[in-house]
This record gives sequence, C-alpha cells and structure tokens, in this order.
Amino acid sequence: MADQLDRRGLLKLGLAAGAAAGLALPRPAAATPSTLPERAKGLGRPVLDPAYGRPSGFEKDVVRRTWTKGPLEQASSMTPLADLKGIITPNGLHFERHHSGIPDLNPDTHRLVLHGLVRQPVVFTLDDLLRFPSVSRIWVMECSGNTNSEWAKPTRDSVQGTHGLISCCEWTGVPLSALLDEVGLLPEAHWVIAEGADSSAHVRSVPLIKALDDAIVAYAQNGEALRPEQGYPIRLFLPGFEGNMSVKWLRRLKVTAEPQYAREETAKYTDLLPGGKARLFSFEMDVKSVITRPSAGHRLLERGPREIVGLAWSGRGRITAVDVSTDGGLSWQPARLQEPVLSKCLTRFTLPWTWQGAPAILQSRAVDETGEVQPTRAQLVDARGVNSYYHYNAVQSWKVATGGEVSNVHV
Ligand SMILES: Nc1nc2c(c(=O)[nH]1)N[C@H]1C(S)=C(S)[C@@H](COP(=O)(O)O)O[C@H]1N2
Ligand SMILES: [Mo]
Repeated sequence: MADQLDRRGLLKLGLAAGAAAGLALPRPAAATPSTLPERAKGLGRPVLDPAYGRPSGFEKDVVRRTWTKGPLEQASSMTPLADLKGIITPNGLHFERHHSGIPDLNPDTHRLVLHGLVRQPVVFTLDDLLRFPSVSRIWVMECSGNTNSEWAKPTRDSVQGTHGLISCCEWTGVPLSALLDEVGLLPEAHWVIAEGADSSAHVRSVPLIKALDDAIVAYAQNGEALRPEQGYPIRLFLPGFEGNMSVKWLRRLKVTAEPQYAREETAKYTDLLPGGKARLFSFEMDVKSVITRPSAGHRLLERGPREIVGLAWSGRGRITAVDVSTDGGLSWQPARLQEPVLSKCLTRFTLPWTWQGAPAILQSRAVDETGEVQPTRAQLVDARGVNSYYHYNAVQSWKVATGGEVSNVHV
C-alpha cells in the first residue's frame, strides 16, 4: 500500500521510470552494475589525507583562468562558471583582481584605523572586530570590468572568459554601521574613504549612506577565514556595488565631508559617454544574466531534451524574472528561478529545452525588483556608446551550430 502511494507520488512529480524515458537515455538489456576498478577493491585513502580537503583529481580542469596580459601581480583570474552548480562559489575558485599582488598580512599585527570626522578615532585589532555582533549574508561580487571584452567583438570563447569576474559567497563580518556608531559621526560626515594595505594603496570613496546601510567589514567567506586573495584578514564588502569598491586588506577608514577623487574613481572606473562626458561614481552593478550551460566551448553530443541553466543577478536587489530565448530573441519563455532567490546575490535559472539538431541562438534576459530589464546589446550601445570599458551588462548570445558546437556571437 505504502509502495503504491509512493509510486503515485512519484508519478505526479514525473520522476517514475516511465517519465524518465523522455530523456531518451540508452537502455541496456539488463540492469547490471558497472565493474569496480581494481584500485577500489583494496583500502582507500585514510582520513586526514589531506587534512584540508581538495577536489577529486578528476576535477583538475575546474580552475580559475586568466586572460590578462602582462605581470600577474596586476592581473585578474576568472571563475569557471560553466562547471559550478547552485549559487555559491567555492573559496578556491573565487575570481581574483589585484592591482599590486597579494600581501601576506599577519592577523595578530594587522590593524584597522577608523578616524576623520568622528568623535573618537579608534585602532581596531582583529580580536576587537570579532567582539562586535556579526552578520552572515550570501552576496555576489562582480568586477565592473566583467564582460568588457564584449563591447567591441565577441572575442572570448567561454563563459569563464566573458563573465568569470563574478563570484558569490556567504560573507561574515561586522556591519560598518556598528563601527561608525562606536566612533561617533560628526554632523559634517558624508563619505568614508577606504584604503587597502597592499602596495597599490587601493583607495575608494564610499557614500556614508551606503556605509550605514548594508556595508560590512568581512573576515570570513563560506564559513572560514577570508582567503589571502580575497583580502585576508579583513576586507570591506559593499553588496551590489562594483567589486573595485570592496577594498581588500583593509587598513584605514577615514570619515570625510567630500569624496577623495582617487585614481580608481577618476582616471579609472568612470564611463566615457558618446557626448564626451563621463559617468563618475557608477557604483551599482546593473541587472545581468548569462546562460552557463550550454555556453561557448561546449558541444552538444545528443539531440533531445536537456536543461538550459544560467545565472542572474542585480546590484539593486532581487531578481524577479529571467526569460530565455532559443531563436536569437524572436520569442522568449519564462525560466524557472531556483530557490533561494536573494537580494544582491546570484540566482540560478533553468529551462527545459529540446535540441533537434537545428542551429539555435540562446539568450537570457533578467529583470530585477526595481523593474530594471537587462538591455540587448543594441540598447546598451545606444544608451552608452562604445567608449565605455566597465559596466557591460547586455544580453549574451551563444550560437549552437548544426554539429552541436556552441560559440560566442553578437546578433
Ligand atoms: N586593496 C585592494 N582592494 C581591492 C583591489 C586591489 O587591487 N587592492 N582590487 C579591487 C577590484 S578591481 C575588485 S573587482 C575586487 C576583487 O575582489 P576579489 O579579488 O576578492 O575577487 O577587489 C577590489 N579591492
Ligand atoms: Mo575590478
């Protein structure tokens, strides 16, 4: 009786044997288990080998990669988006962007100075920061240079190369508002200047309104201490803002009345518009999405049903919808959003698709809770011209050829 009920439940979900026939999988005559490899018959490796775990050797190609030319101390490395599942980026695969390499900081001697337009300046040790009430949030971080290769031509041959300057972790730290509360703000305070301890003396001006909203001084990612590449022992984390502002190896926060107009917010990280004016302080990352499977570099080996999967995000809040097109934008279908759907976080979307062997152009288009719709390439270029380097968020197109090869195209 219980069996029957279970079977009926399964049938309703479309998971029973009959329903699986839809995938047209090869069916052997008898269900024989595969033979064990010789090495699996003896003892396996013992515990603590290694004491800090790492992926199976068979996953050796799932690694960060760089497309940067020149010295690797001022390079970026990109997350292998096509091979990741869910929304969390494992720490060892978080993208990296350093302007002058990774400093080796000792948490026992590292200090954070908070001064400027405050009643009582403070020098915090890491232990001091750990005494404050902590928060943990799953947030995405995107470098505003992500996808900049696509302004001109579809040059990169993988989603790692086009969109891999984005990662999503659970970040833990102290709300910056708690630290500002501790030192006491003076009435003229409007900005917080953040400075890193690397030799580039990376500096960005943060509006006080953001500092008091959801900014944190983070000391952990995905449950463990920050990785050196991510700013060990502490970094600023500004959810939804361009990655450049989340200053790593944070050593100083100075409260001021005016922004600093530092190199990273004047010579760089501005967007030249067609009329000759430039956008300054383009903090928020616009709504964006990309199909990660299938994507450029893949080859579809089988015709028939499969799933299109991808990622969507917005620096302004939650994703409310993602539409997917398989005909280059002529028609669109709503994708399913996988739970959880969180604010300023990656959202995974899926759509069942049957590939019959005909050429196809796959696209995704995201909408966020402010109503902002991801633009087509033509709409983005229309609004911003082609002089910009940062903040490219247009719809991405992947072409599936008759032979199943997937490539990067502009339509
Ligand atoms: N101190 C410091 N902070 C920094 C940088 C840097 O070079 N030095 N790079 C910035 C840039 S451009 C980005 S996109 C993010 C990248 O963070 P990640 O390396 O943890 O991915 O850190 C930002 N914070
Ligand atoms: Mo960046």
